[in-house]
Amino acid sequence: MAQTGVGGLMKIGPIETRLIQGLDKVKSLFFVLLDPDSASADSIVESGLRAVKHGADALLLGGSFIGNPNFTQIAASLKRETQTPIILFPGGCSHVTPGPDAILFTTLISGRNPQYLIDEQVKGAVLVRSLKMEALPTAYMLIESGRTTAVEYISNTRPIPSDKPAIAAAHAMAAELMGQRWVYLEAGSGALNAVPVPMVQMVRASVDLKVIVGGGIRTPQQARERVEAGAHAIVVGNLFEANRDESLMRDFVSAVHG
Ligand code: 1GP
Repeated sequence: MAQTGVGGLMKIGPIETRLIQGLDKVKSLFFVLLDPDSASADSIVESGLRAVKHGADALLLGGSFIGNPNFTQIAASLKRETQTPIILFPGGCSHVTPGPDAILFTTLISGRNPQYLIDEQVKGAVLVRSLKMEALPTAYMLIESGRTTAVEYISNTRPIPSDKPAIAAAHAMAAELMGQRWVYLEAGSGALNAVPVPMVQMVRASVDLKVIVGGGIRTPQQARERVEAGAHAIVVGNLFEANRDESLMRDFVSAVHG
């Protein structure tokens, strides 16, 4: 049995502890998402190491499909080269692979599709345990962002309307009551519009979960506004696939770390 703590409850593992303790030193954490399908394995590893060099607090590894046969190798290379946490961010149970330090063990609570609420999780749980991979229990909420995103289409779920922060907050409350520790407000990769600031504020004010915000964040200013609204972590992916400008990466890190 992995990760058992006081009273037999699932304890907070070393990666989650490190992230939470990191919040004593910086205003918010900066996570860079690496999509294994976005480029060659070497180039993805290089992007990850560049992010680490400029101060990323964790690298998320995942995507909707994962058609890259070198996926496991990417995770292993990153792990060899850096002490920064590599966290698997899977699109489904078939993406669970050895190598990453931890997994965002998500449930798509904004949707009503049992496959992503519980089915993928049941199918992936045994492997996560066998690999002794640390799990961060994460309520994943898809927020409407201006056009259909890959996650909306693939998951066959409806996002939460972006102008209804109270609905997002109610979902976060339910997640907290069900024992989740993190909530991920997701506009979708490459979203037209990022998660609205008032929604981040309301979710943060409604629960004690750690709040991750990602999708469609393209400027340090947008990141900063969401940090000020209470986000504990900001995720950026797409932007750094297209733009390798190191000063932009540095500006994001300072905007998020505060
Ligand atoms: C997607 O939230 C992440 O799951 C990051 O989104 O690629 O749009 O930065 P972007």
